[in-house]
Amino acid sequence: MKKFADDFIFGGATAAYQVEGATQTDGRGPCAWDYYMNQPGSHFTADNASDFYHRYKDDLQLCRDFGINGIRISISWTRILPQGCGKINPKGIKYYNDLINECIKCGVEPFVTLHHFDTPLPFFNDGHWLNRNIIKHYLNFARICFETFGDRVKKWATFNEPWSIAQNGYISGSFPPYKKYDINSAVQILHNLMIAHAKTVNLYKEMSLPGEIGIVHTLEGKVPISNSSEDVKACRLDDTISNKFMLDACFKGHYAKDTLTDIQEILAQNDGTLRIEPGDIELLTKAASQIDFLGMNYYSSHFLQAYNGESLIHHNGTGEKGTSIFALRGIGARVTNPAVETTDWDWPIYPQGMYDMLLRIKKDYPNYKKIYIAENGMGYKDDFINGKIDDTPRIKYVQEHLEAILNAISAGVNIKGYYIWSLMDVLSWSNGYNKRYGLFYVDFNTQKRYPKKSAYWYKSIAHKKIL
Ligand code: BGP
Repeated sequence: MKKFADDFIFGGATAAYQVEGATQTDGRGPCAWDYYMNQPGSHFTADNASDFYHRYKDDLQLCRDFGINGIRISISWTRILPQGCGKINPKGIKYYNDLINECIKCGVEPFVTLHHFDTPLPFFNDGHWLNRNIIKHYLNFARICFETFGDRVKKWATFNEPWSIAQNGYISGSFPPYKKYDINSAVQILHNLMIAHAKTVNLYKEMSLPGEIGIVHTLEGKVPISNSSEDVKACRLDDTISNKFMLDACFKGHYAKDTLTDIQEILAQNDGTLRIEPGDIELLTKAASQIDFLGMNYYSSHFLQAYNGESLIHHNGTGEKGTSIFALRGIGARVTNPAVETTDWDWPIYPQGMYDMLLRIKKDYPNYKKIYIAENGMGYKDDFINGKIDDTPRIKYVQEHLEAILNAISAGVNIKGYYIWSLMDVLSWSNGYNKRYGLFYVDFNTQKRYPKKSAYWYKSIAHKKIL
């Protein structure tokens, strides 16, 4: 029988903007999302979200009651620095000090992400991550966080999902600034984020603090729908831009030759070039030699077919199954694999992809040191019936992915923890409040929490450490 190690973390994941609410409380400044979510026609806002700002003690008590011994939180940059730079907001510092202290008091170890999509509005307006001027301000924010909370926080992530920032903001048009098919900007942003990440890792190491630092990547498996050389190539190109480019930067410390060849081929089709500045590769190399862990978010894999038509993307943000379209000229099209089940948001449920990705990290990036599964979970339209939520499909999903993790551990991959997305129901960035992921159901009118069937199941797994 396979068993998780006794020190394996069974955690729950959150992100500041998706849970805190209180967007205008205690001097918080605006991030890009505040601007867009408050435009006429926007269907939801984060103004209340899951009210974690006021209810974190209750949520941490739930963690304690349900055997959850780790929590991913992120620090809202504009609570600490309302304009992104300049004057520090003491109330923001106090909030995160209190939150971190409460986590420790409850025996729920905080895993803190510095940037989980919520770029301060002034920097967003000034070019977002395309303008490298933001990097020095981000480093300043990171330094403040390390100096203030670094005595107690032992797990830091520089960024959550650079790929989502780039893809959703510039290719699929589902995140600010809602641009579509701008692959050149997406690639440049990825590189700029890799530089910001590297500088932050190097800074943290210079400060000799008593913890570890890594990055959280969303790693999507890419599987060719046939063995044809065209489909295999589509798969390789999609994998390079969404996975390999960043894994190379973070763990090799440079872009491998074949990675750059693929990226240049993608850019050439869109008349683009990648700007790498003098000194960039040295920074990446230094950070790669110092990074402590990979945070891996895994939800899904894509089945790819070659595609040379016009780019066409439709984001299914409503849960109307079968409405997604994702086809990128010169890269490939995501197609349905009839043998693989999907969620209502058309995400293929494919735990094998998680196993394959974990083994690949071990093989291709042997200096990864350790992996935390920083997010994994299933978006589901939970039915709330007389205070009870039977989310059996979510249990099946998590069970299958935990099995993939155990198998990867048996095959020699060093995986130290699992943070289910999400701890409680939260705001889904581009899908609103009806795409639920939590172990705890949130009634968004009253903010009352209700443990779902999955919460009880997770509790028993976390306790026994056996599936
Ligand atoms: C990841 C993000 C999370 C979360 C999750 C689910 O990409 O890091 O913040 O939102 O995906 O995604 P969604 O809410 O779009 O279903």
